[in-house]
Amino acid sequence: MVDVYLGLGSNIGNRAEQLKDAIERIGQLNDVDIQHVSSMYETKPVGYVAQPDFLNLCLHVKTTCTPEVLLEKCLTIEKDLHRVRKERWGPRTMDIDILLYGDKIIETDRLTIPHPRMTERAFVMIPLNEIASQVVEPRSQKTIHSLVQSDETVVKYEG
Ligand code: PH2
Ligand code: MG
Ligand code: MG
Repeated sequence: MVDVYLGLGSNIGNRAEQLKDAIERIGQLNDVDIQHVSSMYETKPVGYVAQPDFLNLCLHVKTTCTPEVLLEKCLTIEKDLHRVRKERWGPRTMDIDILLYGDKIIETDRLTIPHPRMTERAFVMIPLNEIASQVVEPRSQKTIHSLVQSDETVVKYEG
């Protein structure tokens, strides 16, 4: 079993319900066991800013799936939750990103793990720090705790 961290985000539709639905679907996957779920955070859009605020959270799972198989399963759940891909970084009902896959560094056409921009993104690092503070990010060889920076645009979401 490999320890994997996933980042989930939603900024259209009923964001909280969609996140709960995605967590449930991930939990129902064969070969994937959920270990920890972070709090939800309401976050300002990063990159393309003219879009609604996101809800983001992170998951710790254990899996026997390869990264490619896990990616396929995540993309299927995104589609099942009515994700339509238009512009890169645009609004979405559900985004499921593989952040960390054990301590592996993976560069293929379809996958870059660790997620290439995760350490700069408070909407990833703040929820991730809740469930993975002592985990080492393999490119920098630093703990998540030492990489996280506070950011007032990332606020715990109480529902
Ligand atoms: N995802 C993006 C681009 N920008 N901003 C926030 N706050 N949360 C996201 O999940 C997000 C984003 C591309 O995946
Ligand atoms: Mg993403
Ligand atoms: Mg994605």
